Amino acid sequence: MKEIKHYINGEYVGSASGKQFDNVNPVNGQTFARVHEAGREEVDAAVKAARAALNGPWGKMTLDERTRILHKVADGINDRFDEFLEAECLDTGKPKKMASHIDIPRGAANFKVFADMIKNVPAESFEMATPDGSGALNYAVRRPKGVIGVISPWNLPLLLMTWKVGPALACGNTVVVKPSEETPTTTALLGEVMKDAGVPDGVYNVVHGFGGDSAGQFLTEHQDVDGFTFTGETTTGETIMKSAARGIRDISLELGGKNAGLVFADCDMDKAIEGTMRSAFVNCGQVCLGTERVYVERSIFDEFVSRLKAEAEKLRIGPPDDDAANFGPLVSLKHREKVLSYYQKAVEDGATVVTGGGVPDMPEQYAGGAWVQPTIWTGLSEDSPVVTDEIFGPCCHIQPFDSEEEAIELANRLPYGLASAIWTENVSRAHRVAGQVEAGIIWVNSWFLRDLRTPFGGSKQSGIGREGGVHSLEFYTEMKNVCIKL
Ligand code: TXE
Repeated sequence: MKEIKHYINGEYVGSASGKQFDNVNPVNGQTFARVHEAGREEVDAAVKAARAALNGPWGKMTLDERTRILHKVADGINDRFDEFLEAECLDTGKPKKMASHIDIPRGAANFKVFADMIKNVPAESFEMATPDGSGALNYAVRRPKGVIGVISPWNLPLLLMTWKVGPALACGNTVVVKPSEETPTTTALLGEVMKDAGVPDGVYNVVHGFGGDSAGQFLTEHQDVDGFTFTGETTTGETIMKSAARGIRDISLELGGKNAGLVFADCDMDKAIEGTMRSAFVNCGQVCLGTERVYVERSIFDEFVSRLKAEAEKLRIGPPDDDAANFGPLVSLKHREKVLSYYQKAVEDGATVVTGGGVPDMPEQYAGGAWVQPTIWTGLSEDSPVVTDEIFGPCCHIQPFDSEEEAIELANRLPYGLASAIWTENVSRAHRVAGQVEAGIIWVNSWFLRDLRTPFGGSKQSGIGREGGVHSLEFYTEMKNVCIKL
């Protein structure tokens, strides 16, 4: 069986403890690889390698040399596109059609985007008067933050990991990456691409394992890491924040959400249905920006519900290779347990199940997979956990509202504030509501339309910090002011 090893200081290495865990294909529940689990020893070796590379070849490279290498990394991923695609789909079960349009190309692009951006960012300077009349000149310079711990999730494994590693390396940092235990393969494979592209050993390191009492915890507790960037659950974010507090290390956190879609009677119904379909069901609902709470103005409520139901029932469930399928399994049987517990809770709390609510009948060879039906509910109280908790599955609850004020209040009532989608053709309303909804990212008449130069991140309990464009520099660099007395 295939073994997935750590990538430390430019070499693939196993764990000294010999500990390994299964990598399971969510399409059929079968183990297809064994993954080495890092102990403190491997994490320490990875951090030491990252420190040495920072103080050595990587730190000494010119910006031009560094960014040229990062372009080669992007090209290297694209050259091995099919391998990355295969690996990502084995780990996640997602349709190849989707991963070949989103996960892999965007995962590669992250290296080019940030390499190009970093070359074009100006620094500030201020001339000041001094009492002796000779004056002074202040200018700011940016320096790499140091060794960055990257802890990444399983829903868009390559894309979300490179979204962090791309800017980190472009800014001159070195990294130790701990990918999700569910999806280690593309992060491991990237080591080969880094090597071929000429990235010096120790710049990109990967350690595998779980969170608590495993590689994740060991990494965040390691005192020679200068900052942590994390995407995942809010409670995990809290734990990482506590670890990072020791030694005053910086954090960038992209956490959970329970995003609201607000559909006004003056919307273009076709657009609203198409966008809500994607935001609720793409990637089997496992997108942090997805919409799990849909609020629809009462006069169009019935029409909206019946049209969304009709579209959801057209989704084609199937394995990655099925070109006609646009809906794969959840990432794991464990995650399916969580999602199904909410499906059950919805019924207990008195929901009307508009569609779905269970497990689809699958052919024999896929019966052991993590399949669930796309699901829509109405009729729940706003206090039901189904409406307040992030489920992270292919499901949404639809609730009517009667006024703009009520819609805004409903959108803002939870402690999360990641994303929101507003559907209206009234331009004044669009601006008015966008200004009042408490979320880091607002879409009007669209969803998941991403310009990588724009700030990305959540407010309230959905995160700390913004990444994307120049905003990534805030986290991945230290700014230093030099004051010259003239
Ligand atoms: O997340 P975790 P899980 C949400 C979603 C999902 C839930 C649980 O609701 O159902 O989180 O998923 C590492 N120290 N999101 O369990 O635990 C872990 O190994 C250091 C939303 O996968 O947050 C993995 O690499 N690291 C999300 C990463 O953290 C720790 C995407 C994420 O795992 C750790 C994924 C610890 N103590 C899940 N504990 C989004 N916002 O996109 C765990 N990890």
